[in-house]
Amino acid sequence: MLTIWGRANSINVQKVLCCCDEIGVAYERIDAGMQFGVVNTEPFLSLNPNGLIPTLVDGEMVLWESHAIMRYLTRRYDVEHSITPEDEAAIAQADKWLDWVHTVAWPAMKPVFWGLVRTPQDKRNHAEIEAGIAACSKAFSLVDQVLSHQAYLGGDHFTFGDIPMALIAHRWFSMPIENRPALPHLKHWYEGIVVRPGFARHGALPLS
Ligand SMILES: N[C@@H](CCC(=O)N[C@@H](CS)C(=O)NCC(=O)O)C(=O)O
Repeated sequence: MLTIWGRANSINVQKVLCCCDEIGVAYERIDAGMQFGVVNTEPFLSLNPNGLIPTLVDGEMVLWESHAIMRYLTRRYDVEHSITPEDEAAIAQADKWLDWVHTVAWPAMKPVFWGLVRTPQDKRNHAEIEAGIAACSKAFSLVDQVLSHQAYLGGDHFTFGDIPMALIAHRWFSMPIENRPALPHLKHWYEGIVVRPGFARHGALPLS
């Protein structure tokens, strides 16, 4: 049985949990991070010297970085190719979205999410939030354009490459944002993913 360290409201933990559910891998999850602490204790730091979640323990193997964990889980456990294409080129098309989320989509979303969800109203940096909304609008328009001519980010089928962006889309559509661009293809894609059992269980939670 795998052990996944990390609180359930962390987007990076949710990526891993959704991945496990889609593949059908059994795991236990242990709360860590924010109000649960743990991440700065010596035993945890010996697993992950960054003091961050998620951290995966699979027997003798310890792994951190959410996308590295997703790649490991799909390679090692998705023997039925539930969310991992069989063809290397198709895997690469799905995989590129993980890098794009880390380098483009999440940097745009982070100040908006932290500003509107995790910061008290009187302490919000409105300029930073507005800049984040503008960056999200630009980045998500690209996704909308891609989804105007294919059903999923990697192509015709749902893959692991859809999970991180769908978790960001959940934040985007759940927050009270005015003047958002119409992104009909993104919305349609998100509505198809939010009802998947794994995503409904781990990803479609109230924001906190
Ligand atoms: N690049 C890392 C980022 C990990 C990260 O920043 N995790 C956050 C939660 S999403 C964390 O551990 N924050 C400290 C805490 O929760 O106490 C990954 O993708 O796993």
